[in-house]
Amino acid sequence: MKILVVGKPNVGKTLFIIQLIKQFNVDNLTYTFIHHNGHKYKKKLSIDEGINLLVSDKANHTLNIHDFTIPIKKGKGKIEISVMDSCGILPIIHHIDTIREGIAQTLQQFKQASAIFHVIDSSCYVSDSIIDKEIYDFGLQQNNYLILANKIDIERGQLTVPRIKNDFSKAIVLPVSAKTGEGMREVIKYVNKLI
Ligand SMILES: Nc1nc2c(ncn2[C@@H]2O[C@H](COP(=O)(O)OP(=O)(O)OP(=O)(O)O)[C@@H](O)[C@H]2O)c(=O)[nH]1
Ligand SMILES: [Mg+2]
Repeated sequence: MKILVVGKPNVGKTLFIIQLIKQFNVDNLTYTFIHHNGHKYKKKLSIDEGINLLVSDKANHTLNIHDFTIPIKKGKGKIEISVMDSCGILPIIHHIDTIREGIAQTLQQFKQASAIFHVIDSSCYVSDSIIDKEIYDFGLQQNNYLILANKIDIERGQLTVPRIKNDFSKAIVLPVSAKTGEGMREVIKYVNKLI
């Protein structure tokens, strides 16, 4: 199972993945860093190190695919799922090479993923977001497309959830907070149904 986590920059993709890993009671982050040129290397961090290094309030902090492995209990055994963090997508040809390459790398992953988790920042959501509409149109044609309306711990985040549900009415929309963990139980249920 390969879940690709996508969305615009700074919506909370990375913190969402770390929160998901925490919810599965895994206390460290194991991931493969995949460079645009194909080079790969493995990394292991504690949850706190991951939050310090990988999450930022500056947009386009994640520039490469980070392929996280989550061991999940299933019956008497354990299975591993892959959750891929990705570079935030912008509707422009960016002047910075690493951002352009990062976006291209994200787009290449779309077809290979067995599930697409689309993160939207509900605290600053506006209805005419081109990129969100593009991801939605593509996602609906794929299996297992889910929208996460993130940052519902912020008041405005709560308020826009009905609008997000209305604008993306053909998709499943789960309101969550990657910061507090609110709403994550529903995400865990969704993931457990996938495996
Ligand atoms: N209040 C609040 N802040 C959040 C939440 N999720 C993420 N953030 C904050 O939003 C900012 C961006 O989070 P990231 O996880 O780095 O976002 P991203 O989508 O991975 O960003 P890029 O890698 O730059 O595309 C950070 O300052 C986070 O602490 C949330 O649920 N609530
Ligand atoms: Mg990120």
